Amino acid sequence: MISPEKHNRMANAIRFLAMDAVEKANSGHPGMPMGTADVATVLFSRFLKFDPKNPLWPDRDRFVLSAGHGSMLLYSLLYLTGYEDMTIEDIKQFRQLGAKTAGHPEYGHASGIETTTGPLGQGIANAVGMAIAEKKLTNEFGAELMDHYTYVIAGDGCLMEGISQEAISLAGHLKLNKLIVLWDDNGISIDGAISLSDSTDQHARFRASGWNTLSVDGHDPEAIAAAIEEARKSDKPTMIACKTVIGFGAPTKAGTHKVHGSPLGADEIAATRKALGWGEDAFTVPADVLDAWRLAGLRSTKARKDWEGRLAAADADKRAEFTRRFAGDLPGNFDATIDAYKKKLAETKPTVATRKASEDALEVINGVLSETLGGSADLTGSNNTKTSQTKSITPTDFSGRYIHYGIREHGMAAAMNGIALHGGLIPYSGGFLIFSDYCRPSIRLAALMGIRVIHVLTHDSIGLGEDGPTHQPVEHMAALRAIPNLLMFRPADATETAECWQIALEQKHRPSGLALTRQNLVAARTEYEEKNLCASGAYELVSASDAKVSIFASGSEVEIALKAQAELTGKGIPARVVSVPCFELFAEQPEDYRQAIIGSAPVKIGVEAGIRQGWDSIIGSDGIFIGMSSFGASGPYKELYKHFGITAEAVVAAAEAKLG
Ligand SMILES: Cc1ncc(C[n+]2csc(CCOP(=O)(O)OP(=O)(O)O)c2C)c(N)n1
Repeated sequence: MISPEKHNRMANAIRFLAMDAVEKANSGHPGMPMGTADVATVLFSRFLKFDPKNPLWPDRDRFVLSAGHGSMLLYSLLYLTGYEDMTIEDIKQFRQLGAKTAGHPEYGHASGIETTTGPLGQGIANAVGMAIAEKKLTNEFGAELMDHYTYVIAGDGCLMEGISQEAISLAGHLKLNKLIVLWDDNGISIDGAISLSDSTDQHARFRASGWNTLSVDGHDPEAIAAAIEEARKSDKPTMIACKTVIGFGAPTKAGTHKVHGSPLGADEIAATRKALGWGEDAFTVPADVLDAWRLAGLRSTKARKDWEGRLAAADADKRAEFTRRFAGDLPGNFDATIDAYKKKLAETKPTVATRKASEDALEVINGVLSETLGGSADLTGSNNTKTSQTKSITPTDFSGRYIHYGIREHGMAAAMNGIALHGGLIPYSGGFLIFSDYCRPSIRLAALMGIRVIHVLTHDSIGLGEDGPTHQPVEHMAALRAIPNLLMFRPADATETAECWQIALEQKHRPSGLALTRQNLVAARTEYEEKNLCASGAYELVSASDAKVSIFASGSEVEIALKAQAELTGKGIPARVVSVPCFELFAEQPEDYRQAIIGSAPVKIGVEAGIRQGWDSIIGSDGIFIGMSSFGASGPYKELYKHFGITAEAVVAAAEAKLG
């Protein structure tokens, strides 16, 4: 039992660490940690199941600070509860270059940072994914190995962002009752009072989305505790509105936007020390308070040991599977399975759309990988992401392996990040490439965090035809290639599709996207090759000695390149074809390989039904690019290719014109 006095001192330790760190850095957000210190103290000292000495314990509760600007709240909690890699020196280095204590919490910088937050709304949506993962793994491995809560502290900003609606309606639908959101209801954002820009009844909104809601005084520890207690018993996800005062304790600035994102200043800090009865120097936590916090950090040691006992006592196969899945390793027979499948493809040489080729590859993959968790944003039949193994998950039955995310691309991509961060599962999803714009912020965060999520992005060009320019990606490959640490694949046939899937699944530390066609493509690869040729990013598909023309193409345009090559050869012009399924992997190859693939033919032509941006790195600024320079149009796809001049004839004509 923590006395009210002890509670206050524990909460004040957070407040002063936040104030002092922001003051020293001369930048940051003190108001939010000061306001939510009581809520966080109750959560971390009485409820959260976690072990700072074993931060990756798979069955720990997940805590997400969705309001990432309040990062000092999290750093203070990690230091106070005894995470070894968060020292007082790290706190003093807040916001300095190279410090773990970055401006916003960054996944991987220190233990206990469960996700990168800062872009408002992402954290709450990640937490939905974590709660999905928990419920799925409980179903699969039993409550003895997986049985934890996911807690979120979210601010007004998180709830105002559109992504939060996608997240909460998905969570409500799936009845994620172990998801508990503590809303920092302080009525303040940067511009001033929330009433300047919003008058939503958040309770009505959450309830309409299938949530349980509660209200508490966010500075009353017993009320907070009672609400969390109640939330944990709910059969729905719960939002607890915690009425708080931003910058609690600061005599002149509390309750105003002035304390949101600027240092308080020496005078106000001194006055706050007086007001809260805190006599310590900056960055000094009194021994009794630190002891109380360290004890809070030890609370779950027994639970963790009991859990380890249950894992050790589990059936050997189950234990091995659980351990492998949380290590993120693929099963030993994975490569051999892909290899056998590639042999089959070399025999059958199917003419098939790559979205269908992806489905066929997934049928093989999902047969050997129990950890894949598929889904689509309501385009299952178009994305071809559902296979015979992936029964649909329903609110009452999580034995399936497929999530109907609904028309919620952004919520889906953010939930996938949460699923990947949770561990034990590899999420892949489906959507149209054009709507990668709708989930780009979450894809970017996956890349920044370095996590394995895989986006199946179909209908990847004007090749989708009649749906027209609103649905035809033009700049999307270039835009996605611009995101660092994201692998974008555009395979040319069934074999390349299988290879790209293999590479994507092997990436433990980066996300991937597969841009796939709606239209059928003939097989570009007709011979079996043991080596994964796509792994080099670009490789020679057809060689020619003394080539005068090199044609580089990706995806559906490889077929055009092959036709053009044959025509050029027929005219006595030696030409070669390079397939370019992945720019990023090609850029990573040794310089001699890159030079050999780019070659020395006097004419270099790039063919892709998208914009030129990025292609100059392969064809040079004097290269010829045959692709799109405008939006597309509605019509049958073969006519569109002619209309926009993306044809073998155009390639041949351009080569001849350049050769003179
Ligand atoms: C997507 C996004 N848009 C804008 C911002 C910039 N921003 C950071 S905090 C903030 C205000 C948030 O208000 P609230 O959630 O009420 O936080 P509090 O003022 O209570 O700390 C804004 C607009 C952001 N971080 N993310």
